[in-house]
Amino acid sequence: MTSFPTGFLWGTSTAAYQIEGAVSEDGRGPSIWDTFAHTPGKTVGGETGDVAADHYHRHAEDVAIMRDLGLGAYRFSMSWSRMQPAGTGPLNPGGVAFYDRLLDELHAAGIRPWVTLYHWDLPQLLEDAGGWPERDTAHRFADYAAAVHARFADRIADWLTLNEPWCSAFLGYFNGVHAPGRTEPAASLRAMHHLLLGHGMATAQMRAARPDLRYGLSLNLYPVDPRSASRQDADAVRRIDGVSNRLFTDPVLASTYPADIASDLGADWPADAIRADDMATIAVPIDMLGINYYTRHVVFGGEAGTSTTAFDNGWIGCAGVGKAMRGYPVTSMGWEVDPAGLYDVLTRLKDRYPGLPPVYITENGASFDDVVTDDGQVHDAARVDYLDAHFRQARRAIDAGVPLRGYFVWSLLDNFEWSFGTTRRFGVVHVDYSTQRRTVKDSGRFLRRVATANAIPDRQ
Ligand code: IFM
Repeated sequence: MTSFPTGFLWGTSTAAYQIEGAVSEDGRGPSIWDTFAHTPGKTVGGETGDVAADHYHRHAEDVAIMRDLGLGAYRFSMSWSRMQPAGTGPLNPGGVAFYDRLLDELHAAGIRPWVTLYHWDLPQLLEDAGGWPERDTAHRFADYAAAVHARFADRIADWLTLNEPWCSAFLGYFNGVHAPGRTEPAASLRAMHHLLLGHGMATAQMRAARPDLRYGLSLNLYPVDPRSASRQDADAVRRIDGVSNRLFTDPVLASTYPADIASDLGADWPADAIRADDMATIAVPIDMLGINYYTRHVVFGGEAGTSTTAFDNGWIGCAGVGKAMRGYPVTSMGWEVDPAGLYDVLTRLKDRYPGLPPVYITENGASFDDVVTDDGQVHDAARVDYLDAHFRQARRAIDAGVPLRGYFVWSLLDNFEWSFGTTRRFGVVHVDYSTQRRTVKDSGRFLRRVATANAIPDRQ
C-alpha cells in the first residue's frame, strides 16, 4: 500500500452546465454556454447542456453514489445564471433552493462541499454588455460572489472563485472554441485581466465577511518541455510556459505579469486596462491553490508559419510554435497520458513560488470510449491505470515537499464535455443518456478503495 498523509482529502469534481440540465427551470436565466451550444456548428452533433446528466433532478442519487464511494469532498460549481439570472440584482430563490437541497444531501452524507463560483457560464446579459473584456464584469462577479457567500457561508467552508481562467479568456475570446466564441486577441487579454481582478475582489470581500473560511481558485497548469535541445525549442518553452502558466501564476502568487510575455504580445497587451492597484488586488492571499492537471506540452519553435497548433491550442501570440506528440498513449481527447507531468507541474510550482499555499488537485482524470458490457458493468481498465499512476505521482510530489492536501478526480459523472458534447466520457460513474441510468465504473470502485484506505493498493 502507498499511503497518504492523515487527513488527505479525496473527492470528485463537476461543473454546473456540464451536469445539471434544467436550463429553464425555477427562474434560471441563459448563460453564454446556452447561447453558444444552441448556435449551429459550435458543438459536436449540435448537442447542448439542456439536459446533460439531469443532476438537477437526480442530485440525491448522485450524492448517495459519492457516499457509497467513500468520498470526503465534492467540488461542484454554482451556476451564476441560476443564482442571478441577469448577472446582477438579488439572488433567484429557485436557484438558492436547489443548492440548499444539494447541500442538505451532502451534509447528511458527511461530504464536504467545495464550491466553484465561476466555471465558464457567464450570464448572457453580461456578455451582451461586453463580457469579460469589460472591467465592469469583474465588479459584477465580485458582487455575485459576495451575495452567494453571504447566503451560504454557514454551509460551505471552501470557496474557489474561478475555474481555469485560461480557458475562459483564451478559448472563449481568442480562438473561440468555447463560449462566447469570440476571436479577438486583444479582448482575450483584457478578459484574462478582468477574470483575475474579479478573483481578487471577490476573495477580499468574502474574507472580510468570514475570515475563518478558506478561499482560492483553480488553474489549469502544464509542465512545458522542449522537443530538442535547440535554442528555438527553448524559446518555445519560454513562450508556451508564459501564456499557459505564468500569465496566471505570476499575478496570483507573485503580484506581477511576466514581462517577457507582455513584451511578446506587443500592442495586444492590455496595459491601459491594468490600473495601479490591480496587481495587489489580484495577489490577495489565498488559502489554497487548485491545480487541474491533464497532460504535458512538449513544444518546438523556429518553424514560423508551418503550424496551426498554436491557435488551435489557444496559445495567444505564439504563431510558429508547435506541439509535438511523442507516441505516448492518448485519451479520447487526444491528450498524451503523462503521469510524471503531474509531479513536474507540482514541484516546478513549488520551486518557482516560495511560500506556495496548500495545493489541491482540483481536477485530474481521463476520457475513454467506455462501454457497458454484457455483465452490466463498465470495465474501464485504462482509467484505473491512469488514476493509479497519477495518484502515485501525487504521493511522490508530497515526498518532494509539495504541500499537497487533497485530490479531486474529474469527474464524478460522464457529462457534457463542452464543444465535444457527450461524446467524451470522463466519469468514474457511467451515464446512459437515454435513460439517465448511473453505473459505477471499475474506476469508481478503484477510487473507493483509495479513498477509504487513504492509500493506493499494491498492483496485483
Ligand atoms: O470538462 C473539463 C472541465 O470543465 C474543466 N477542466 C477540463 C475538463 C476536461 O476537459
